[in-house]
Amino acid sequence: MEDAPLGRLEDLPADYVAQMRAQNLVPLWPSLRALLPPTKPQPATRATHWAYEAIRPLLMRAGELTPIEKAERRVLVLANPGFGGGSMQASAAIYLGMQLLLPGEWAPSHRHTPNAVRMVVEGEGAWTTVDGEQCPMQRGDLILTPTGLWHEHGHEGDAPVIWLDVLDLPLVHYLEASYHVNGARQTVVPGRSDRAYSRAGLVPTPVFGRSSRAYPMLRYPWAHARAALLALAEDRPDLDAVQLTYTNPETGGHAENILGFHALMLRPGQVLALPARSPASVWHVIEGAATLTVGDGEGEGAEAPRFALAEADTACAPGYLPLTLANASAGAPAFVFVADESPLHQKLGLYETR
Ligand code: GTQ
Repeated sequence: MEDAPLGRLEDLPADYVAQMRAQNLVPLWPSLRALLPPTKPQPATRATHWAYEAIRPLLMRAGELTPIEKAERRVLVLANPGFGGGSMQASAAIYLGMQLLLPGEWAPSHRHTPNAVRMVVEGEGAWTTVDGEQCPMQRGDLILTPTGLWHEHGHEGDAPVIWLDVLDLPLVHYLEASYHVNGARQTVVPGRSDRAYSRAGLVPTPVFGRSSRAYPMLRYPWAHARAALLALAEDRPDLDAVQLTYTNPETGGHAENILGFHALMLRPGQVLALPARSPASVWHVIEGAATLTVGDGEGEGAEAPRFALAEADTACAPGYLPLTLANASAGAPAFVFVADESPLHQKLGLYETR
């Protein structure tokens, strides 16, 4: 059934509107359709593509213009134009930033309420110390800095290191729960979680001593994820999507509470049609190249946006639209890192597939 037109604010006497305002009251009906749009949301999130080729020189220039002491975190934020120029978000819940650390630099220790992950894009020799664990940063590695854990970045290599930060900052900020605390340089504790949890299905079970941490695994090496994707693709030719989810190895749940992280392999020449799902998503090419089509062009009155994603490019898509991801190569696989709002939607009971 079609929605009947509702009364507008302009239909009301000006003195009545003024009296309501004075009492901190607002009529619902002029805004009802905007708050509860018919059949699907009207997201501010716009399908957007950020080419690494365009980001990199601007980030390197930030390295010349702004010393790390003046920046603490030298980051260019991937700002979705749908939220207005200068926005600090890629979607309702996702923040993306491209961070540069130059040789010898140190981004000092702090902790904050938003959860973060780093996806390493370029360079060797940097590390992130999280909760005392020094995690080496190599291309394609996923490193978690979950809520409340101390983290700092250092760099002992001889060329720039760049990584993609993914945070749930827009949501935590909206909840008025975002804050940080600065700390002293951490004492590095021996031991590495990517070694303790080096094989799926095997978790450490100490009889004495410390029980596991809330976030037991902090570094997910790309070498492991890549090998697992290749093995899965080979063993399961029937699988439509060759995809892994980064999980907490102790609980089997998502690695973090709010955003979800996945590694996806497109077989040579594969065209993967994904259903419309409620969460917004981010697509970052680790290796190879792919085309991302957002929506099917139906109902929007315009062509569906289509992005040619080169290696290290990043794109975001709003929820509730079908997506098509196509490997640009017929001869080699493509590997894509995916971040989405699915844990959040699942926990809130909002998750849908159409
Ligand atoms: O590296 O700790 O992109 O605190 C934004 C906020 C990175 C970080 C960001 C942060 C960091």
